[in-house]
Amino acid sequence: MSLRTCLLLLCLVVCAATRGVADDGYRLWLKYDLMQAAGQRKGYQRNAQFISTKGGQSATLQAAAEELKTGLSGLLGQAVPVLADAKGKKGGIILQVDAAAADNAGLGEEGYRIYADKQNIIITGRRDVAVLYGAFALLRQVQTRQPLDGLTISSVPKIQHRLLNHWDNPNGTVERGYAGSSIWKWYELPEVIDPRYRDYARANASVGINGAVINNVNASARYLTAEYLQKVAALAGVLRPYGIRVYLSVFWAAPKVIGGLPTADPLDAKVRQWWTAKTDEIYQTIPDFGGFLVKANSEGEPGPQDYGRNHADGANMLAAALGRHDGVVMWRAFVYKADPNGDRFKAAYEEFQPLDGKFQPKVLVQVKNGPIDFQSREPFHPLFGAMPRTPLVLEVQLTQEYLGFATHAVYLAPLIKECLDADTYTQGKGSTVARVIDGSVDKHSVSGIAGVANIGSDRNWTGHPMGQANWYAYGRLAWDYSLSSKALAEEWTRQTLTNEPAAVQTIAGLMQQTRSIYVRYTTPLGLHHIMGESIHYGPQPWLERSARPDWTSIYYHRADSVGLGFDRTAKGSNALALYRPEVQKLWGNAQTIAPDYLLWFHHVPWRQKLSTGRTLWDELCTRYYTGADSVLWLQRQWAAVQPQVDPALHADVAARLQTQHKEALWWRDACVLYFQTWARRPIPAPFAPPQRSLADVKRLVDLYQLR
Ligand code: BDP
Repeated sequence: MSLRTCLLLLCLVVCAATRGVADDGYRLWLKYDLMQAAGQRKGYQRNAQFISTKGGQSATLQAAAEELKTGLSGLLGQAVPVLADAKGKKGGIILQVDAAAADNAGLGEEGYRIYADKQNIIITGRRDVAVLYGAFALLRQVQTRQPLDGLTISSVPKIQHRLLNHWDNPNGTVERGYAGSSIWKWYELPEVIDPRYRDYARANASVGINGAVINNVNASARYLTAEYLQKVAALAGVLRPYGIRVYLSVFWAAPKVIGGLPTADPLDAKVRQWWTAKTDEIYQTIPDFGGFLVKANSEGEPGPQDYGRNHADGANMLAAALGRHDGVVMWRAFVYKADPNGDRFKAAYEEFQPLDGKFQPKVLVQVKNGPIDFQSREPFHPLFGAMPRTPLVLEVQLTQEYLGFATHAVYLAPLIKECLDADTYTQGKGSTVARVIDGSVDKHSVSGIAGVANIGSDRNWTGHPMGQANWYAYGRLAWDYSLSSKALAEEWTRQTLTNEPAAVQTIAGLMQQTRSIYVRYTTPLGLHHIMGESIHYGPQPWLERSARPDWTSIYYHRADSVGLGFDRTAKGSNALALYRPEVQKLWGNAQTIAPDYLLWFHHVPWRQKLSTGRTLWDELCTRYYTGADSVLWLQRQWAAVQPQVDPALHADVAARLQTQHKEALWWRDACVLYFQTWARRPIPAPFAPPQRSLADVKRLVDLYQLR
């Protein structure tokens, strides 16, 4: 062996040893790898000599101490013992439940304060779970290399119920899941407890998520059987120390299916009794059960309307069953009846808005961010701001059903923020969606937000490694929606990928662009719902027949020889009238509306000049082409950070970016070629027409619809 080869081999061995085994992504953002710079480590070591708890020894406080111990010893390369008594000791971290101090500081139930006194760092809160959140916040400081000296942080969550909604089924499949199977192993529970449940709880607690609806909204009645409640209780037992309550989606017809009753009419006395007894049974099994999530009379699910009752009758019946128990009903507003002459945009509003004021206090109505269905960009749902007497939960989708599954990198914080920051004007300027759902606009004391989970049994939890950032950012925004998406991208990157400043900037910078890039090569200018039928994968703008008209693409894009887009002004469906006048003004005029929303509200002639200076057709093509090209930019940015990122993780993302580019070209070619059949205009310079024909792309994409 030559000297060169020897040196090369030695170098490889040393690299592997310092890096450890390839990073499979399992540890998410809780990596706790050794801080490489010894000098930097020293600064932290002084403040992390020991951990001690004051004010009780609950499982939650123990979890907090344990996490700090694991985290700090890993990061700092020193033993950090947990001491029973730290009297007179200096240079440690004290976990302290202190209700009086928390009340004085206005921390509420879950808020925490971290501060340095002369000797130690104190993490305090009213309840042990608040201290746990503080412990994770301290670890975040270290993981993102923020100083501990002179530290003072106070943080209080803005929203009370911060939930994940799992669309997981009893057989282990996940509806719209792209990261493997369900993480819940129903056939093994309650006897076998997968260690993964605890890691799931840790990850959630680290970002402040405090509830999990563990089963699909298209629910199975099975979860309400005595046998399954034992399984759910076992899960709840693992999640409890981490401040996470368990909730169930319920199948409306359960009293018939498992209760043996002839009806599920919410006004029927026996049905009411059944739900009351079932709810009591649940609370006996799971004393801190969070409540119910209901999808009723939606997409074929049963509901109170089957008996001539309305959503309020159904929701109020469940609220009555909850009675004195500390739980809530989250009733979903995702409803749209098949109506060939209607506009699906208006359906939920028309059914729910008249019910405002009719719901019992324990009921919250859960509304998707937009009026159609988790598209890559939607105007905010018109129900926000239109139901002042009902607390509304905002539902966003983290699993990328309409955003490229687990092959497209799409960082969702900008999308979520766009909705949260949108102004409903319901109580004048500043009545943002965020302030509607946190209860401050309409003075509600209960509030909630839900993210449809993107989590599965894949070793890295989310399929696409970058999907982890969506789980992370969602939790952080649920806690504090004023955080910026850029800051969250940086935080996540530092904890998950690298702390090298230039690389952090590059990665956070590319993440920030991903969502708008995705919009450009799939549904620019406000196009929506033109994806593949039923599996929602790839483009199918030509889809003109389906089981329902509002499951086709032509229903939404309305392309014809004149132009493109859905006229929702007074000349069209008039869905715009569901918004306050200020919003109507913003979107009502095709000349002045932001181009990003144009085709949501206007049918625009192909040759019409837009505010961008191009005609509609030219602008459309420009966005499709530059959007698809931008994936190459993403690839270059990602390649540039290769030396700073774990090789396995880097290679995984790089490979997915290749798939993303291939599919971006499908979208581009499918859409420009299809819309060209209506526009009858050439692809504008400098872009070259696609090399394949419309028939070619159709064949390719339609293949995916085959069983
Ligand atoms: C749609 C999904 C469907 C869900 C539904 C819902 O395609 O699988 O069941 O939303 O939210 O987007 O209920």
